[in-house]
Amino acid sequence: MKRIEAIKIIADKLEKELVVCNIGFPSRELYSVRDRPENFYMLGSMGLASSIGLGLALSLSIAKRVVVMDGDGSILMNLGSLVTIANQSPKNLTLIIFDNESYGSTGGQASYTAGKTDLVALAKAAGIKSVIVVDSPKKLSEAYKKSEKELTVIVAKVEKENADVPIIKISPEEIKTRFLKAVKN
Ligand SMILES: Cc1ncc(C[n+]2csc(CCOP(=O)(O)OP(=O)(O)O)c2C)c(N)n1
Repeated sequence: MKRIEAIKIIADKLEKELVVCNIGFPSRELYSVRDRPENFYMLGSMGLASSIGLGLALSLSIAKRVVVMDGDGSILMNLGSLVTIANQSPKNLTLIIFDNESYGSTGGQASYTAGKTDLVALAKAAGIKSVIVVDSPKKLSEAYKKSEKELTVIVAKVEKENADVPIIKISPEEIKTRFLKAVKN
């Protein structure tokens, strides 16, 4: 499964959910498949999409669902986030980690999920009960459906390839302003 296919599967299902998307190509791919004010393209802070998503999910309680689209390299950079997510356990949070076993946005250097590190085991060891690994569009759709009921981490195995998509045309300020407006609505 290509990452952009996986992103499209989720994007097609979105209604009012807030999305925090990882830096680099994942954000560009989401922007190109379905731009919406509820998407926060996190353009600078690698590793922090899951932490931003957790904060949002906690502050909004169960009023709105939050979907984080993260990368394996970014989650490996901020493993403490998994521990905090597990212990806070907001029901309205779905964390999807697109695992391409590499730093795809900066040249495809191998990450440690290509080595000895098992993201599913890490998430479970952090205390997250619902951790689902998927490697096909059908399994991703099923996992996403299940994730509506409880805090879930979905590890979606994807190919290394980045899609040929343009850069995001809206400014960081506009991304933030329209997102905050969407949060308040
Ligand atoms: C603190 C920090 N270190 C490094 C970078 C450069 N950088 C931007 S995206 C990226 C790769 C992200 O890899 P991953 O999270 O696995 O996502 P992928 O692009 O593979 O989907 C890197 C190294 C950065 N923006 N910030």
